[in-house]
Amino acid sequence: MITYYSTEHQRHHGVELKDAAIKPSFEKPGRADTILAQVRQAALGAVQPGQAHDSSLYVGAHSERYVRFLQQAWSDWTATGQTHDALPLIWPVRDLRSDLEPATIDGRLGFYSMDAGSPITAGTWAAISASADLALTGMATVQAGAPAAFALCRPPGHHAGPEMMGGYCYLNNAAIAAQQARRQGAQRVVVLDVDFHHGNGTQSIFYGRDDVLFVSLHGDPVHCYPYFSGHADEIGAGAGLGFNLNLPLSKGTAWPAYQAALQVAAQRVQAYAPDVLVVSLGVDTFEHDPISHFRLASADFVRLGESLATWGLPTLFVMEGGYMVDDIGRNVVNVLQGFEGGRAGAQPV
Ligand code: 6XA
Ligand code: ZN
Repeated sequence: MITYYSTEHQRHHGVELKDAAIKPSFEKPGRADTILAQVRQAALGAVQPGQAHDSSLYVGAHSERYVRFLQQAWSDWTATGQTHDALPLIWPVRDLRSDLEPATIDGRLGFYSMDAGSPITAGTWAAISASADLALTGMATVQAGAPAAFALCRPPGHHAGPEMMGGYCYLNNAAIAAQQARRQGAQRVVVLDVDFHHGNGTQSIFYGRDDVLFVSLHGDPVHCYPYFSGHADEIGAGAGLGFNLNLPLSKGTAWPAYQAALQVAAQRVQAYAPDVLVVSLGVDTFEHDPISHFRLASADFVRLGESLATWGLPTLFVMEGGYMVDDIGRNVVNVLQGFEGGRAGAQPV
């Protein structure tokens, strides 16, 4: 399986507010480099750079004005004389107005975000556009006939909505790839999200559509970030009614319950008969992840990959979360190797 990787991600290294202090973000460059090292050590396959794409290809998953905001945010911020990371501090919640884009960068940061977890830094645009380009390049490879590809995206993307950054995410790499698959002729696309956290952004992007089915296994939002999205009764709207499947799982979920939920996902996907599968691959479901609460062991990630292989679909893996930096590489590669091993016995869905 080809891995697509870009060094541009190293230009994005920001801060987050944790325990009443500004600290280096859990979402740090070492994550991607650890995964890359493991991909190489395991000889998973070639590692190639992504191809640059025009930012107009990010529109569809996102609005044009949001992409423009991201592209210009750092220069708008430094134009005000500030040189530290830009973080939002006010949001248009409930009865505040959210129909008017503020004229100042301070206002726009809040307007286009859901939390203070996505700092804008000098290198953010370079990193996030390169990350989205990896997903687009991987999708092109899969649509050209490769059984699978791995886009080693960093920053991640699944919390980013049509007009919203948050949870370390800016551009929704998986959604951008799914949208591109539709542009290139796929009739039906599935995005399966196995990150510990609900992919609220991906859900939101495709909520009203039946051409992209979103299926997510995640920590129950009653207890887990992002709290305000990911419940089982979110099933899509309008044309998208019935094309959004959330499978929230309780804290401490281990492989047996996880596997059962994966079976439910498989049945829904089989009924949908998609042309291509995008996997939002987070490994923060790991038992030792520092910010999550599932109990998957490293060996379970092989089983996850094997299970996905039985779906028999052209598959693009897009990297999302996972923060136990020492183990993250092994767990990701376990999924990918499990997938490759499992393909031998694959039955088309
Ligand atoms: C709050 C936790 C953000 C979770 C990010 C993540 N700072 N999403 O892993 O998948
Ligand atoms: Zn996550």
